Amino acid sequence: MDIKYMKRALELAEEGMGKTRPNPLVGAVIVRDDKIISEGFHKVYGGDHAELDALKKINFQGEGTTLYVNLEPCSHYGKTPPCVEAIIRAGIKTVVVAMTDPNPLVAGRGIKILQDHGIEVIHGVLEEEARRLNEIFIKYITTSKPFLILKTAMSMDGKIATAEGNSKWITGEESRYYVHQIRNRVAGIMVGITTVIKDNPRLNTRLPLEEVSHPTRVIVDSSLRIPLDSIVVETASQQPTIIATTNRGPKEKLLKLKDKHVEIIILPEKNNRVDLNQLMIELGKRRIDSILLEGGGTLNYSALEEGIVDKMITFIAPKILGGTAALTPVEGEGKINVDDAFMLNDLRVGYLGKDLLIEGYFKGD
Ligand code: AOF
Ligand code: ZN
Repeated sequence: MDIKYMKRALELAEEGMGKTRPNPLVGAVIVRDDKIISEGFHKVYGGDHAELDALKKINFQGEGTTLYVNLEPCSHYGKTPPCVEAIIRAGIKTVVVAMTDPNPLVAGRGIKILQDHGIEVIHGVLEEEARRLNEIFIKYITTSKPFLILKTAMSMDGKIATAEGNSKWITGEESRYYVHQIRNRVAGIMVGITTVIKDNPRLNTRLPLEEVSHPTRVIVDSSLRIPLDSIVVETASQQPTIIATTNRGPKEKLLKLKDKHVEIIILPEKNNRVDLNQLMIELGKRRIDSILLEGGGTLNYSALEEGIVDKMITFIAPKILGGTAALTPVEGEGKINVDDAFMLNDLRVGYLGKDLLIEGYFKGD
């Protein structure tokens, strides 16, 4: 029973995907005599919390009911008063939560207050699913740095393009659609300057929906080599665009880019490159809670080496390209010993059309 209603709460929570940033995805279900009498979810950043959304619909008449919510109810005064107060006032008898709130302002206090008021709290139902759903929130609220997803797409023999540099298209339509769904949900999309010079990408979200969200573009370009006529620069007034550079870049070019509405972040150098950890701190300050990293290989390796990658998504197309000079998803200096490899955990495997999709997690920093 608990699992069934928590599943529903998680389903509701998902409806807020991409709109609650950097706040969590939360769904709530109120049950009386094994029947759902109200449902709610967190719809938009700064709006009613899920619990309140559900309680309002029954005029806070929750005598003897059970509330299912995928995140511990909050105990702090933020944009809204604490949800625990509303729950107590409504007379709810039992609260079932999937996970405690990692927000240091709450972190168990919500559950404690409910228990102190004689409310039974059941904790840990579908916790793994709940943690996965709010993986971005968990990282950002505890570190103030974005959750970084490294995405790669390659042929069965591990190439991201032919030796001539052609890459359209290695993976199928379904895989590419999936990537745009991710772009629609994350706050930022990051690439290295070589990718901009080679592919002149748009780095926007292309989905057949009425409303899409375009992530903030982040281009790592330590010596400001970006062409002023590249698509990302030309469209910077329509989609936020950040160039992460060092003070090696020519001043006049910097001013020209600013004129074109590009934001420039000047960062310290690390091994002759932009210090990626500092970049994550700066992006976190700008409320960027999540980033899709789409390479290329040099930046991917640096990101792994710096320990800023949280999750990796790899598409493998059932095609063989060959070619000694054909590039692979991760280049850079590479490891000397196999024992030093970056290790993925919690692997999940699936299909998208004819492509294989593998997802896994790094332990992080
Ligand atoms: C949400 N939605 O449904 C729940 C949240 O910025 P505030 O004042 O809205 O508070 C945000 C915090 O409230 C958030 O970090 C989390 O700890 C807690 N619960 N937040 O945005 C919700 N239940
Ligand atoms: Zn709340």
